[in-house]
Amino acid sequence: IYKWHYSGLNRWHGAGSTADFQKIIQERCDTYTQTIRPGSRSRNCQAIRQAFMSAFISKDPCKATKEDYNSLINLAPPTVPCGQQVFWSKTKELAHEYAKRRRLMTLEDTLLGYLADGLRWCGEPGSSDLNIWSCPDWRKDCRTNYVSVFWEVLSERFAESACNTVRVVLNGSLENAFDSMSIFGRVEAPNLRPQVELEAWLVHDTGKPPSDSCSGSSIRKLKSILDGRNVKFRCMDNLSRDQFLQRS
Ligand code: N1C
Repeated sequence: IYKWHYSGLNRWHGAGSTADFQKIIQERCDTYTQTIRPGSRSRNCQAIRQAFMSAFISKDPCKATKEDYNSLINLAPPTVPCGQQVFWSKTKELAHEYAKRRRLMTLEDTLLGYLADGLRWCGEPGSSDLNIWSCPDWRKDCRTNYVSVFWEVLSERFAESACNTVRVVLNGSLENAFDSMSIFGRVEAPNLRPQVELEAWLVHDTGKPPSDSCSGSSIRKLKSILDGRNVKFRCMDNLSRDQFLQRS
């Protein structure tokens, strides 16, 4: 029992790979390229699925590197037209609703973000299958797991490609609307290019008072990261969800 538990497919503390991962990737890719963005450069979904699988299949699930995803990202870089980007942290659903209404784009509106959204995946050395029983948990097993590294490298490329004015939707109902350990805080904000302008929107739950504001310490921290990179910053606070969606 001991040996099976610690060396077997069940040894990680996170949930296993999403069932039918390959099939979902292929179907989402077909939908995206044919229906959601038919105008976009035609892309080979079979090649994209294969590059995704090769990135992690048969590998140690705790030894993911950014380079593992190079071929995949080169097939479909997460770039969007100038001035259309929306970043978010702890406001996923709201940011997507906002982007949809304004015809702006989150990372999940790019092909690779769309393919991977909500999925889990990991492999196992010596096996050509996904591990459907367990995958490494970020805290309990390792940070360098394939899902975390995927979002980090994709988010980094997404942020690097930003130009003109971009926006971030932050959760004003948290004590620290800006979390320097989040992907937005660790990866996206520090990779914006000089001369980009970031507009932060602090949005709180309708019917409750906000818990953080543009003058709070977490936003001052964000401002200092951006100042160091010559990124311009504007901040809007005290907006309820409804006000934000209607008037922003
Ligand atoms: O850590 P976060 O948010 O600050 O990351 C959000 C930030 C966004 O601006 C996106 O561009 O980073 C990008 N991003 C995703 O698009 C994404 N989709 C799904 C980052 N993470 C993403 N996920 C998963 O949600 C991923 O597993 C990651 O760890 C969480 C992010 O949650 P968060 O703390 O709300």
